[in-house]
Amino acid sequence: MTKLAIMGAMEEEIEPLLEHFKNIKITEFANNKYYELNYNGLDIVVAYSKIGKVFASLTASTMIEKFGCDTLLFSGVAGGINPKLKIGDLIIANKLCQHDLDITAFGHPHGYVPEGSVYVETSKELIEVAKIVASENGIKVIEGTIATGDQFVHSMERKEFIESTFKADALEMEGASVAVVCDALNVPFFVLRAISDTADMDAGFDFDEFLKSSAKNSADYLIKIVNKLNK
Ligand code: OS5
Repeated sequence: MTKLAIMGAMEEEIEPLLEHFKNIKITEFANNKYYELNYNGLDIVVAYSKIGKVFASLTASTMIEKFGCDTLLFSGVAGGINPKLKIGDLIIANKLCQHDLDITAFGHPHGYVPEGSVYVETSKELIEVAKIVASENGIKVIEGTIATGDQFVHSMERKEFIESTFKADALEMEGASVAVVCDALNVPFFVLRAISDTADMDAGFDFDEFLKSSAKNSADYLIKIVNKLNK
């Protein structure tokens, strides 16, 4: 790895990461800020994309094509689907899909476009490192499927559709678009999230209550993974 991209969607998701770094150079590009730094000899670019698949794709592409990042790690929060996931718990995606991508009218399955695939897999090597870090530090993390769409999900009906259609364990609004970009550009990546709500009728309240603490859970674990990658 020569340059690492670390992404979140919201400022709250990268704030607890930036606290670990000094001598940060800020570059503005395409209405966004990119934080460039060196951490124990490793070049890193950090950014939050803003919410949703379009901004996330733009940021991931920019980090890879303009800033030259060759590995990408996403850290943030998610709505939980798998009942094993409680607020604050960690999930690392082994694959991601777009739950709102729908050309079923032409006989395709939900989430599929011709010349694409329903699921994009994350880097097995990065997942392995993350699992080693978890076991060394007594951190509980589950590996699973994350579904992405341009919707803040706050109803049982939508949540159950996503659960039954994609067998997803958690949902959010950016991961799968980052996955599509990284896959197309041959950049190894993973998506790590901590649960902020359970995508039900209380999701809006829970999200406001737990965004900060869950974003920190994800960031604290991510920093440990970066330390391991840099050994
Ligand atoms: O980035 C979005 C996806 N994130 C993961 C997530 C999620 N996704 C879908 N459904 C759920 N139930 C989810 N739970 C966690 C989180 C984030 C959700 S959208 C949050 C929007 C919050 C907000 N909007 N306006 N403000 C806050 C105030 C504001 C105003 C001006 C400038 C900045 C903030």
